[in-house]
Amino acid sequence: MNNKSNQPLFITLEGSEGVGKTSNLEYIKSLLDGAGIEYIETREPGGTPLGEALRNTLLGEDFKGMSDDTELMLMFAARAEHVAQVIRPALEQGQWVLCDRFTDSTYAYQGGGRQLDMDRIAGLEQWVLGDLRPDITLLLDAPVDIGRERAGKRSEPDRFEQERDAFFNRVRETYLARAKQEPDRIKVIDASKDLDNVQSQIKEVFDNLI
Ligand code: Z5A
Repeated sequence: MNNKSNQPLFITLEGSEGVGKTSNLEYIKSLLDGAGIEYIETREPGGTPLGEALRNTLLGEDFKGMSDDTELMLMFAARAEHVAQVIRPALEQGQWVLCDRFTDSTYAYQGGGRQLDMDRIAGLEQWVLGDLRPDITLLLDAPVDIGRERAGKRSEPDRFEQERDAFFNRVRETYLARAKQEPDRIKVIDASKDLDNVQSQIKEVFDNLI
């Protein structure tokens, strides 16, 4: 193990749609590989067979009209399985965990976007995670119109991507408010810049970590 604390780290990647999480995952993996760190890569919602089935339910068209409370609880059901089957076992075996989205997404999308009660989310977080929290979160941040324009070029919109700008502005504001509350954990990356610039910001965070 190579990091400064000598413990496997739980790293999450967050941001609104189209900000470049997928594009930068490969770069982050190259930094971990270069440092000889053993890690697993996973994502939410998903990361287990049950979680991936719930992902299809959550993002697809079949249950488009599900209630906001149902959506919230399915996110946490997928997470409970993910934490029990994948994340905790990996960390216990000394592997780092690199996860594309985690509970900050729930605060941002279900809390900010859907305007569900944040205390209710915090209660579910405590129930499902106990004391497990990410060690470091990279928040890729860009104005909503930039992310939407980038995402729009790519594929058919999923159930969340069909939401309006006001929804995504609340998502972004919630992320930024959380980063302000937890500056040691949540590192804000200016994702409106070109890819080289974004990657050098990411490298700076990892240089302090590894
Ligand atoms: N969700 C939720 O509501 N609650 C929860 O608790 C959780 C999730 C866990 C699935 O997420 C949805 O689940 C998500 C929130 C909800 N819905 N939304 N929106 P997802 O991660 O699978 O989907 P996503 O957020 O839409 O991610 P994405 O579509 O994969 O986008 P991305 O990974 O951030 O962007 P990208 O694919 O890397 O980049 C998009 C395009 O921009 C692509 O053509 C790139 O080449 C280009 N790009 C990327 N970076 C740059 C820069 N810097 N300059 C120029 N162009 C760039």
